[in-house]
Amino acid sequence: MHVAYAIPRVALLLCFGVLTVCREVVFPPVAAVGGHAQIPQILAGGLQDDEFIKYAGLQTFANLPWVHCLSAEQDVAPYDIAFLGAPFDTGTTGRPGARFGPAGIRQGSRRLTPSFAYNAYTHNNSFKSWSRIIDCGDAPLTFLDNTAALKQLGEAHRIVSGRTANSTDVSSVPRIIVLGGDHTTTLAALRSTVDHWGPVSVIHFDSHLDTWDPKLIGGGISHYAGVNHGTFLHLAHEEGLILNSSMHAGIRAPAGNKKYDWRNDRRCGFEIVTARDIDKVGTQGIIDKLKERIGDTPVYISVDIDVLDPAYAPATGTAEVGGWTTRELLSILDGLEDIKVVGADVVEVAPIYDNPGEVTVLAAAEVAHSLMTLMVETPVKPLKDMA
Ligand SMILES: [Mn+2]
Repeated sequence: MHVAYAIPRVALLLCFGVLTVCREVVFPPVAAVGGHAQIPQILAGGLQDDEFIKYAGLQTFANLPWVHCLSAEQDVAPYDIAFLGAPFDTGTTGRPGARFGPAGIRQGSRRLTPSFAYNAYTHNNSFKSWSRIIDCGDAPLTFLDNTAALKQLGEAHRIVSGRTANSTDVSSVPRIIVLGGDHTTTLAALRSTVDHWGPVSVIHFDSHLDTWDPKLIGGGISHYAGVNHGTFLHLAHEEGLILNSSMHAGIRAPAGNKKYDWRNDRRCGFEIVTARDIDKVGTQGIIDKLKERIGDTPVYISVDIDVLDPAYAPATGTAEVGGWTTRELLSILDGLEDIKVVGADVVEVAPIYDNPGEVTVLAAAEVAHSLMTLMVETPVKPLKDMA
């Protein structure tokens, strides 16, 4: 039974005082109930995978289809690129709240929908290319024990990346974009990423170094406390997860001492592009520096939303003024086309501190969209496909 057919319609045919043929105005305005093109499909009995309606239904990233990637079943609908939420914020040293980041970023992505996503600059639609892109929902993470939560996230990441991809001629392994979560979550993601791709260069967009020696942040309290959102890159280096061709971008926060932190940072495999470097070399100069540094290595891009100035991203745990604009960050990210992105994340989004205009979650969603586009533009084969 199609309810819409039962609704009485009144066509207003009176224009300019005379009865004539003009645009029919229908009451009630049934077209507004479900968008535009989707009405015929609904009346015909249902929507296809890529005909999701905006502002309706349970919110996935960019209104993508949801797949139960963490199902105990062997067979789930295959995919090539997956969004995975990591609701975790007990590794933060600043304002908590990033456990609500995945939901916030999805909220910020409501305006995106695969059928209406042709890029204004390239005229490409990265949702409509070779890859099947889906949202896995969130990894279930305990909020009572950091170590256990990171193990849970690592295991979820392994399950999601362990499924056979949809386009196996391109890559047998799907790639993941994590929606964080505080920055500690990147450590769990890196541990899983190296299983398929080997050690990676990290392009780390952040106002902070995040390579702090656990001895100086938290480790003096307990080994457990030394694993946090300021030390995870130090730990990733110690664990051999990252290459010595890694790079920070957007750095401006202070260190705890004159020399040690900076030397330690280099020892962890990083060089630095500061926030103010953009004033000298522009976005293209930043892109060139990043590409030169990473060369041909597999790359994990981690975007701490605090790389943006708090004017553009107030909703984060450890905001630092003097950062990049959203447009600058997006120009840099989109300029990294043709690098081999094997994993990525957007982290440190704490929606409770956002403003009514939702500037932070809007920015974070578009950052995630850009990361997804980089993955679509440059397919990368995992180690096992090259063996
Ligand atoms: Mn960070």
